[in-house]
Amino acid sequence: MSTTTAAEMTNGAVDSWVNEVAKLCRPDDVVWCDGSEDERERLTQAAVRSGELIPLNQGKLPGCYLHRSDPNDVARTEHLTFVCTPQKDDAGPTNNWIAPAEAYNKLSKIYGGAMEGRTMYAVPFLMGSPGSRFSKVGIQVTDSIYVVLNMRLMTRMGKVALEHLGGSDDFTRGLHAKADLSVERRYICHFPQDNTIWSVGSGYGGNALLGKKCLALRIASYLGRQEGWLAEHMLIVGVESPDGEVTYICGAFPSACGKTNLAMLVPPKSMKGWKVHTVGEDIAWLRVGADGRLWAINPEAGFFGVVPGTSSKTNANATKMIQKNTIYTNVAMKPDGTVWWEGHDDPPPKQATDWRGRPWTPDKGEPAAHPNSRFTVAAEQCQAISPKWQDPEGVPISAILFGGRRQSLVPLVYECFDWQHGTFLGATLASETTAAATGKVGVVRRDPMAMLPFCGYNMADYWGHWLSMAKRASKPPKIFRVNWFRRDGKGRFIWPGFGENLRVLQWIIERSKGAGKAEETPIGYLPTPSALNRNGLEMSDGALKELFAVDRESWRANLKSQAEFFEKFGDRLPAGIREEQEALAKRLKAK
Ligand code: GTP
Ligand code: SPV
Ligand code: MN
Repeated sequence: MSTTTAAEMTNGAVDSWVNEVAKLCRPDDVVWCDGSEDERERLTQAAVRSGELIPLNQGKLPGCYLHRSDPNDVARTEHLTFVCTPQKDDAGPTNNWIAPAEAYNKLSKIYGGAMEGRTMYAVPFLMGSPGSRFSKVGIQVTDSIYVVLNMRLMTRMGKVALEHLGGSDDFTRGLHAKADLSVERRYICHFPQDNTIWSVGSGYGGNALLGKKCLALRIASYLGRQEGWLAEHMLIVGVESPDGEVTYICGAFPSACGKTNLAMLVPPKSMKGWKVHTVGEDIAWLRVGADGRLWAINPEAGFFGVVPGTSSKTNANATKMIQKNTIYTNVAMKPDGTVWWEGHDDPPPKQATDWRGRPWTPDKGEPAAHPNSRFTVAAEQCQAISPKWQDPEGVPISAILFGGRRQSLVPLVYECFDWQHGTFLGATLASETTAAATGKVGVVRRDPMAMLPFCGYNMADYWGHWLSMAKRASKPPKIFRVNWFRRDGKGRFIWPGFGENLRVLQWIIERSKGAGKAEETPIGYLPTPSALNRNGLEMSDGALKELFAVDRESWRANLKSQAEFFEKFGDRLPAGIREEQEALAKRLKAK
C-alpha cells in the first residue's frame, strides 16, 4: 500500500485513524485530498476514464458531468440507517437501532478488504466557515471519486479543514465504502458517542456524502443537545422589503418539499422592490446569541438539489446556476450531450438516454429522469446568494416555518401562539412521502420538524431540547406552519406556489414585527381575508377560502393520530408537548 501524504496536511490523531481504517479496508493506495483545482481536474479525468462521470456538452454546459448511480441506489434508504447508541432508548422509537459493538462487528466484516484493487481517498472537510467557532471538522475516507467530487462542492474540503482542526482530535470519523453496492450489505450507522459514522454499500447522496445528513444533522443534533444548540433540516433565507430591511427566516420542510425553491425564490413581478437572499437550502445550525435571538449558519458550501420540476418558471436562480460546473445525478441525456428532466423548460426530446442509460422516447410511459435526480453545485454560483452566507456568526432569525405536503387539512399559513405551541406544531408535522427516500410516495407520515430520518437521538428528548431553547433565548423567533400543496376537488394545487410564496412570507414578516392582521382559530392565528397581499395575484375569493379553511371535524380526527404517535415515546414525552395536545383538544371542542 502506498500513501501520498503531504506532511503538513495531517495531525497524529487524523493519521492514526486513517491508518486504522486503511488496515481494515485494504486499499491499494491512500490518497489525501487537498481541495486544489489541480486535484479536481485530475479526479474528474479519472472518473471519466472509469465511467463514473460522463462529460456533457462542454460548449453548452461547461464543467458539467453526468453520473448514473446503480439503479438500486438512487435515494436515501431509511430502513438501513441506524443510530447505534449504547442504550436502545437513547436512539428512541423513530430510529433504527443496533448495539454499537454488534454494528462495528457486523460492518467490519463487510469493510474487510472491500477496497482491494481500489484507491482510498482521505477527505478532510469543514462544515461551516473557516475560523468560525461554530464550525465542525470531519474526515471522510471513501473509495468513490464521485463522492470526493461531490464533497468538494458540498463542503470546504482539504487543507482548509485541517488548518481549522490544528492539533485537535475533535473531528467526526466518517468511513465510507461502496463495497459491492448490494442492498443486502448496505448500512448507514451512526455512533454519536464516538463521533463516528460508518456507511457501506451505497454511493448515493445522503447515504454517502457523510458531511450532509450523517454529520450535519444526525451527529450534529446529538452534539447540539450536549452543547446547547440545534442542528435542523432547514433552509435559511433573507427577505428584503422595498424599504431595504432584511428579515431572516428558517424553514423546516421534509425532503423534496420545497426548501431549495423557497431559499432562492424569485419575487413575482407585482412585488416590486422585494429581494431574496439565499443563505442555505437544506441545513441550519442555530444558536442563542448574546442578544437573546436565535442565529443561524449554513454549514454547507453547496447545494444537492432535486432536479425534476426545476425550470426558469419555477426556479430561475437554480436553472441559471446549474449551467456550469455542475454534477448531474440520474437525469436524462439528449443526443447533443445536454440534459433533460420532467418539468424542464424544453418539451420532451423525441429521443434521449434515460437515467439508467437506456434509450428513451416520450411514449415510453416512464420518466426519463429519476424522480429523485439531483444537481450538485457550489453555493457561490447562486446569483441570489446572500452577502452574509458565510458570516461566521450567522444571521439572526425572526421566524421559523414548518412546511410539508398536505393535500387537505392544513391551511396555506398560520401562526403559533408561542414557542411551546410552535414546538408542539413541529412535533406533529406530517407530510406526504416523496422520492427522496426509498419506499412508497404520497403517503402521509409524521415527520417531526422534518427530522424524522435525521434526528441522532430520542425524538422525545429532542422536543425537550427544543422547549428548553426558549428558556435561553429571550427573543425566540415566531413559529409558523405553511402548506403550498393543498389541492382542490379535481386534485389540482390551489396555490400557485414558487415565487408567489413571497406573499405568505410578507405576512409572516409583518407578524414577526408585531404587525399584520390575524384572527384566532383553534389551531393558531390565520391571516384575515385582507391581510394577504393579493396585488397582481389571480385567485378567486372561493379558492382563497378553500386555502384557509379549518375543518374542525378533520382536526379532531387528527388529534387521535397525534396521540397515537406520542404514545410511542411513553414517559419520555416532555410535559410541554402533552400540555399543548390537551390545550388543542380543548380549543377544538369549544364552540
Ligand atoms: P431536499 O433536498 O430533498 O431536502 O428537498 P427540498 O425541500 O429542498 O425540496 P425542493 O425545493 O428541491 O422541491 C422539491 C420539489 O417540490 C421540486 O420538484 C419542486 O419543483 C417542488 N416545489 C417546490 N416548491 C413548490 C411550490 O411552492 N409549489 C409546488 N407545487 N411545488 C413546489
Ligand atoms: C434529502 O433527502 O433531504 C436530501 C437529499 O436533501 S440527501 O442528501 O440524499 O439526503
Ligand atoms: Mn434535505
